[in-house]
Amino acid sequence: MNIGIVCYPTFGGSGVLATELGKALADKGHIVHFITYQQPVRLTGFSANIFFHEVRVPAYPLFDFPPYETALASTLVDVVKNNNIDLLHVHYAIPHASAAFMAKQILAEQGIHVPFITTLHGTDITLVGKDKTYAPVVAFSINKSDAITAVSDNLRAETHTNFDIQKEISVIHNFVDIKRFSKTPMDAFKKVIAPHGEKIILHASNFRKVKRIADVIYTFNKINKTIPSKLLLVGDGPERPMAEELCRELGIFEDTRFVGKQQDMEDIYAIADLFLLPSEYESFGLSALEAMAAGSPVVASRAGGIPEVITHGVNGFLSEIGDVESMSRDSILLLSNPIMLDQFSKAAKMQAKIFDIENIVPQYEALYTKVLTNASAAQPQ
Ligand code: GMT
Repeated sequence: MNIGIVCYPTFGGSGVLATELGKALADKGHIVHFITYQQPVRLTGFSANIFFHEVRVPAYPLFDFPPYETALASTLVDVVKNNNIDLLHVHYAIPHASAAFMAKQILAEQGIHVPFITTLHGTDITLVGKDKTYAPVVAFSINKSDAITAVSDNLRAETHTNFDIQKEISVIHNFVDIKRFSKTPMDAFKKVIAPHGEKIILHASNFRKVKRIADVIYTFNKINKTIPSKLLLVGDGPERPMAEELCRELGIFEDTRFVGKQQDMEDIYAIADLFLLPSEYESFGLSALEAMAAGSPVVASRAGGIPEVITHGVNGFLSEIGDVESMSRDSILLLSNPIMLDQFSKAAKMQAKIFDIENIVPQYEALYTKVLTNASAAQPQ
């Protein structure tokens, strides 16, 4: 198949997942065209089956807000026409679904029929999308999609709660490439972070409010009082200055390391003993899954789709949102008990296998085939 993928090119979960999906599809022989405003961060290396088309948004003094959606829709028209694209798969509803709908309409006027699939990722529904400013366009363009997927049962339910969606929403969970994330820890790297064999506690995110970074730090502060440990913080975003300040206030700055945005996440996950994810909401929690694939149990909040990934008391622990007491108690329990930590680590790897790339990518391929069959049946012969 000739597939056009639209996503955010950044470190956010939706962009990461879309890029990994495109790479996996290319490995399976499909031709994949990424269409976005810059090269996706996880799109490294060369593949003969992968193409990248940049959406350019020309500056003009009249525009306080350059019209990205219009530029994207026009680029989609161009890419579909010139590359025989069979279908478009857009990740994150805003503004990708409405741009795809616009492109589809323009192309139909020219006798070219291209279906589009919208994958909902989380905040496009739960936070940004339901805002009155966007909601009518989001609901309309989701309903106009030829197929809709959500990354968890929870997100499907949230979508039905927030919008009047008349179409079936298929759940296709996030996935991880188990082979890639089963790495042996690099001793030298581990030594840099934890020179005296301290336990390494990891958090990785885009440091937005929804991630509750302060809870990561308060939890670590309590762990650190009992267990020699280091906190490794990966990523960047609006909450980072607050997080650094809080670490200084609590006197734990020396035991924390902010490493910013990182490419080689598999090397980082490999050295972690425990992953913290105390988010206000996660549609799924891709970072938790990647950590589990590398053998880290996860201490997380019982929010959104997280319980679909983590089984409490088996491969991690779940607490109510904001319950730092309980999260630190569970972390200390695990980290101070080597047998239990090892059991949880093995169970985390087992759980991650359910979401292995080899099990999930075929679900997308099956959906593509169904959409293309329906689309061709709908065309007059
Ligand atoms: O985690 C983020 O804040 C980024 C966000 C995105 O849309 O880029 O991630 C969302 O999509 C991921 C991939 O499907 C999910 O694993 C994350 O749970 C989800 N984030 C939220 O729902 C907050």
